[in-house]
Amino acid sequence: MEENKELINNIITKETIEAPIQHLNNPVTDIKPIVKKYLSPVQSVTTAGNKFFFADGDAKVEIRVVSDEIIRVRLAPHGVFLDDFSYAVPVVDQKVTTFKFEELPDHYAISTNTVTCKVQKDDFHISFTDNLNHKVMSEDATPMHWEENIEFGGYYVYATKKCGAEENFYGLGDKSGNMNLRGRHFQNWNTDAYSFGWDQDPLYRTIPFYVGVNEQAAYGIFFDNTFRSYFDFGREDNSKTSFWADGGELQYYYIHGPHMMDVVKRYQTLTGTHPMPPKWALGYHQCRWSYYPEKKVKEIADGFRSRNIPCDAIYLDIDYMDGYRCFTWNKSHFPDPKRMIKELANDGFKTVVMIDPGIKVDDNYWVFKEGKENNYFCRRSDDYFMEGHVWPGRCQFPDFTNPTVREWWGNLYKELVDIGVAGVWNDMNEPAVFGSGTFPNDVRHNYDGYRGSHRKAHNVYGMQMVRSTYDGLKKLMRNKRPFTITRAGYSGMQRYGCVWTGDNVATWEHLKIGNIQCQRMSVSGVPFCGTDIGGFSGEPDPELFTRWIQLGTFSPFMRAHSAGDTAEREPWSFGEPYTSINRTYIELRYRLLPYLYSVFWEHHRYGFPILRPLVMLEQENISNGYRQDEFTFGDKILVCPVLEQGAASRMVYLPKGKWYNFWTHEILTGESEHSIATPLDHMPLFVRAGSVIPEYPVMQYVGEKDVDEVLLNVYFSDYEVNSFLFEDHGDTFAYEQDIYSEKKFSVKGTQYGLTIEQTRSGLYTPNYELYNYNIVGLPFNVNKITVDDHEITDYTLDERNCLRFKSNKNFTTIKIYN
Ligand code: MIG
Repeated sequence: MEENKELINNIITKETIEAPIQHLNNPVTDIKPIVKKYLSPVQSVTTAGNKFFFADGDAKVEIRVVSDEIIRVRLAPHGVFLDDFSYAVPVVDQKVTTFKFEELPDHYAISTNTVTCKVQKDDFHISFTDNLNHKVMSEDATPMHWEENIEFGGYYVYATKKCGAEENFYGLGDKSGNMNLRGRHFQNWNTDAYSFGWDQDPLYRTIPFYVGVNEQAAYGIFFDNTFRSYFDFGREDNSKTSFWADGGELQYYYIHGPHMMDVVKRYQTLTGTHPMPPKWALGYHQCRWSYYPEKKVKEIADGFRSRNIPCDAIYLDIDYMDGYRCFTWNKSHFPDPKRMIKELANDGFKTVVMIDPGIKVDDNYWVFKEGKENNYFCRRSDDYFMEGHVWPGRCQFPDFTNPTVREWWGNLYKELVDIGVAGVWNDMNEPAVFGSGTFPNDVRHNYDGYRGSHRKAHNVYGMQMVRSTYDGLKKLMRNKRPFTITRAGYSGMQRYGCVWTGDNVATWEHLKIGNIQCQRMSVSGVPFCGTDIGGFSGEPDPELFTRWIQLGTFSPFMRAHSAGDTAEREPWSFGEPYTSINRTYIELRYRLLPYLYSVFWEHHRYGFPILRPLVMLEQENISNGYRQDEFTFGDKILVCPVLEQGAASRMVYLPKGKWYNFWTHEILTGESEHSIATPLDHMPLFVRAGSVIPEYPVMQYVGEKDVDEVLLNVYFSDYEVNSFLFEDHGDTFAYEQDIYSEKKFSVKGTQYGLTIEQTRSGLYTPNYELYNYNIVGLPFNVNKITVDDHEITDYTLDERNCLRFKSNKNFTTIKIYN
């Protein structure tokens, strides 16, 4: 206690001399003491609309009401705020119903209708309280503080919050260890992390956003700072959570819950959602480093079709280029790419090609020449060009933080688009440089006119590259939906493309890492994510590959990929029974496409994540705080991947409610654990009672055949459940003009009957006429069925005792009677 008092005294005298802080990768070499400065008592306050400014005589803090549930905090150590510009948050202010400001004896209070932000007068502690139950959701443990950065200017900036004894933490996007971040320390600095391992940090992407769940209530903090940043979740001090950065502004958004789902959805209102992908992008993708020459590519494509294994996309990795020069072709491997791409397209394959940021220094290469003439490449502080070695040899690198450069780069895709390339894959954009790892700190960037060194631009470089790719493709494809993938990124990257988790390894541990990683990306606002199925480096045994295909069936992005020095890795590479099982799961993916596509819409339109970990479904159940294997795919299908070699069974936790075993139709009751058999062809899957799961017929690729009826799997329930089906053109932006069809199904049963109601909205009409019903789990014998009061006599019970019949797709009410 005495010690604490002393600390507080120090804080309010503003200057504390402490031992030097070791900044990871930025070791402090001279041992001079570092002076940390803390906010001292509040002296004045001014208000301007939704902004409130508090000053301690020198430093200033801005508190801004962004929405009813989001409040932003900024610190200016000497009263001057930095430019209010963010790549993550294009528009700060949202709709606010009402807010008020009050001065009380010991604090100021800014309240919206849901949350109150208090600023304590004597110590400048900032806190956020839930108006309903007066619970403090987040509270400073020390005032915000900073340290001058002599070498680069600006400040190291710090925030330290109290951490509840039982509080758990989730999010931060691209981390490879356990889902719960409690007790750990992290840093964000986009890194090419070939063959990364469990808990290796940092990795490829920076998402400085976390969700805290304390006493069953959730809130979020988004620390919108692009510099190298750090998070400590009760590791250094069990009672404190801190975040800090090597530069930039101490600026964060407090995002109110109380449900984790609310927090994530609100985070997405700040940073955006993923645009609707072209429907084919939700199919199965086959990749390798590299398929070449053309003959090999064709052989792989034929391999799928001749074995009836569905596949939508085939990838060309760097070897398709001429000496790794982006936007060129190796004409001896690919003499006529346009013809090849056309032939692949005729066979239902989309071609996706890789484009890297490193441009070969070569005066006979048009891309280099254009970049050089227009001054598009990054330069060092003394004006030398930023040069480094990557695949093409000596390279220079476009400054993607310059809007003019982004526009130029976007247009470079013209020829690829003209010859029919359907998607682009941006790799190495951390940026990665051989030897040194990445650019040195002194490289300068345009930063959309706000200027900065690589310290500030590093973590957004990849995101701005894929942004330029996405925008360029969108323009060139005349408003067809582009398909883009990026390896590196920053918060908001989801607006421009999907991600794969980088260079993983063919081990069981990596299957576990990937499972958690995709869920974590999902709760961190990046919904369209997948791993290299099978593991990039190393050799998976057949069982591991099959288990990975099974998990991959439920990854939003489903792609197998492997490094060139590994054995061939297609779904048929391991022989039987593996080929057949792999085929069954890839077919399942295609059957579920209308479901997944509808889930994607719920993400795009409403901000729901695609994968939802158990803790997000039931944060109030304490034991879910550490459960991390299982997740739902959308809100209806619970996926319990098999992650152990030779596992004959696994324990499965089912959340509240009733669940159908997808394979056996057995009904199990939730809020309990069950042991489920896991023979190789069987990954435990459960469907929520009351769900309507739409299915398309299996196709070898999206659009292979016209859908002439949609199968609706209806799972009986004695409580009401709603399901959605979203359909549209599948490849245009017409949905932005409301040209889509959104159907809602409500299912409600009793011991004597089942009612299914449908409501329809939107301006699009799908081509098929019929629904084909598969009603699972009826607890009574069927005596009568009516569709909008007309009796249907043509029905059967199939061998699994499911009720089968058909009706026109435009029904309003179906009744099934005992
Ligand atoms: O230095 O393009 O993560 O997916 O196959 C390696 C070759 C460069 C790294 C990517 C990987 C890709 C590989 N690339």
